[in-house]
Amino acid sequence: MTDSLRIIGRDDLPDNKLPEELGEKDLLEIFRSMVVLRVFDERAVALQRQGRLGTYALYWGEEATQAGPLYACSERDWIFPSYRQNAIGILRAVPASTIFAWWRGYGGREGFYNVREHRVGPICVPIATHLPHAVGVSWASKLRGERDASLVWFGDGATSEGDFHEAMNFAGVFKTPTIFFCVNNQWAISTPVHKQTALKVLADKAAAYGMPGIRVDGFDPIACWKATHDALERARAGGGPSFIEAYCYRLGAHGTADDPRLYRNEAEAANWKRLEPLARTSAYLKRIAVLDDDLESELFVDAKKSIASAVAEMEALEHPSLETLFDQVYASRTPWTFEESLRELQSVERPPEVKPLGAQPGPPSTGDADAPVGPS
Ligand SMILES: Cc1ncc(C[n+]2csc(CCOP(=O)(O)OP(=O)(O)O)c2C)c(N)n1
Ligand SMILES: [Mg+2]
Repeated sequence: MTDSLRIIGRDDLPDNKLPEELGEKDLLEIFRSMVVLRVFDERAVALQRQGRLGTYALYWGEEATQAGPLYACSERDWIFPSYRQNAIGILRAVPASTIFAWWRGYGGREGFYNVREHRVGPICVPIATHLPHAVGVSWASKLRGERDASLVWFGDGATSEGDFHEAMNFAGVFKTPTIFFCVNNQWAISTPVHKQTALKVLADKAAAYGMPGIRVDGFDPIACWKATHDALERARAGGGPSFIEAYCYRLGAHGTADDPRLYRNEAEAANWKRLEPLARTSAYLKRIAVLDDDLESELFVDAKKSIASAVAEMEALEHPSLETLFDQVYASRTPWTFEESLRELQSVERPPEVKPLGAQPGPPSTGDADAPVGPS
């Protein structure tokens, strides 16, 4: 199997038939979500460069793999992001300032959101550990006779982890309503996908667990929506899990601490960049007369405004106290080792915090809101 599901045409490939369930409003909402994600991502890179966020894992170019699948979900479905989908919660009413604060390293009450309220799992940094969680939550839903599914995002590199195989196996055997959404951006930091697995098409892994696997064009939000929509219908009808491979390319660095020029040919990345999803989707929506230049710039202006106020909110947060390091680790009282560690921490003379720029005189400083910041 090498063909990818694709709706939006590219190069000499024509557009395919639009799924009939998607009307104008839906297409615009998917596009709006991509714009919000893009603006957040660009702003986060700029803030990191200014020393106002810690390290940051950018997802520039992967917006289609996030906005499309999310739009296919109902509000009751659980979603489980990895660090690469760090801002997806914004589309589920998690304040953008909370995600910024998370990247600033604020924990506990300052930086986390209520997972149950939003049905958005914690942003998962260890590779693939959230896959069994997604399976477990969807299994619970099945046992309770509910119709809620789980969608979990992970990368090509994650398919080499034990947690991936255990989660896939369990989901296959117990027919849990789980959507495994693998973003194959062809890189796991500096490891190319051909060194990750001897398999050519990751979607073929699904067969080993008795579930369907499909490869989609990961730069096409409508293809990502369609594959997820079909998988969810199947899951809700009791058909069990599905595996979706969104084939794309990591257009930027792995994160702000990475320099891909050291291990890959950036001319290759530049070639893939022609397919980046925002410009491609915008051109498509204009082709079918759903979007025009005015509406597009309105969407960007709105997104920039809301992200700018999220930056101001984040900057207004008090720096959390040392004690939060030990908060919310145990439900019961903290063990004596924690008390001892805390006393030790308090006794160490610390240099003054590198203070965020904080409240500035005049309008909140959010960086240059109009300067495009591409992958770096
Ligand atoms: C269990 C574990 N091992 C190693 C790492 C270090 N690490 C961080 S990102 C990454 C690469 C993951 O690549 P992939 O799954 O393709 O996701 P991508 O970063 O491309 O989105 C690795 C090995 C980690 N976070 N967790
Ligand atoms: Mg990858």
